[in-house]
Amino acid sequence: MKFFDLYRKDRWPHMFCPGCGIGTIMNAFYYAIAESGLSQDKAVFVAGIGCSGRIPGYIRGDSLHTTHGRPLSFASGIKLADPSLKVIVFSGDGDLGAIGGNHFINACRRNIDLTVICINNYNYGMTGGQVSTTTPAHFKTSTTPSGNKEYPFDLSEIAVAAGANYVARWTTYHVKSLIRSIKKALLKDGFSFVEVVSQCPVHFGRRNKMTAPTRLLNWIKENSIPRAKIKQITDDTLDLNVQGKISIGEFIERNRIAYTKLIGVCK
Ligand SMILES: Cc1ncc(C[n+]2csc(CCOP(=O)(O)OP(=O)(O)O)c2C)c(N)n1
Repeated sequence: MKFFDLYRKDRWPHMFCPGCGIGTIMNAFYYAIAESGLSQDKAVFVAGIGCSGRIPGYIRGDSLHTTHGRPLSFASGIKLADPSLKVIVFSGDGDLGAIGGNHFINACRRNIDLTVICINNYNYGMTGGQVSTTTPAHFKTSTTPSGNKEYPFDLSEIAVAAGANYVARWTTYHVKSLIRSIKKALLKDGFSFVEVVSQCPVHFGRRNKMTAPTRLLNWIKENSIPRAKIKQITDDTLDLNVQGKISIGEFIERNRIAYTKLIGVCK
């Protein structure tokens, strides 16, 4: 698959807001899939609803824009119908962690052969910046104007606990590591998961005194801590989440037998 063959220029200009992190993630993805050597004819791109759900619309290839929270169900169906396909899912934190949360943990548990890229921008970007299951405590959103009073989910830790074969988290600042992890995820059997913490300046940034995209990106950079270092400081990662810290790195790489092999539809 060649880098520029993946751009679907006839769909430009795109619909993303100025400064949104999705452009960086798409670029990283184009690089990773081009380097992976996968065939364009054998790849299917699936998404749910949300800003992140629009990504497959800008990739030249077979793509599916499904319903909110359900991309993993559609993707699982595609994989089972034709196990020779590489099925890649793009999903937002709301899509994957809230309305689609049950599908997420069960897809990880089954270790079904899918690559999932989750764009975690800490809120529901498309619908006006509502609080999400990953919004850090105390941060403001359109539905928590005096600060979020709940603790966030750690999607990568959930994926590890639920059984995924490969899990990594990076941010839109850590582009080279992100490309490396997406490539690894694409080439891994079983369920692979890459979470990308991304800036949503228009909603999340604006409400948290970081309207300028660079300011929010800088905040993401300054609050990212390599996972190995966090283990040294404290095991209480919940506390770090409360303070809005982001643990980055590879969380797990293991070789549980992939679902399609386990049920015998794929050798
Ligand atoms: C069943 C259903 N419930 C709610 C909605 C409204 N809705 C559309 S996008 C969205 C949230 C998107 O947030 P997220 O998944 O985090 O993606 P983002 O837009 O931030 O990339 C919601 C609630 C919907 N389309 N369908």
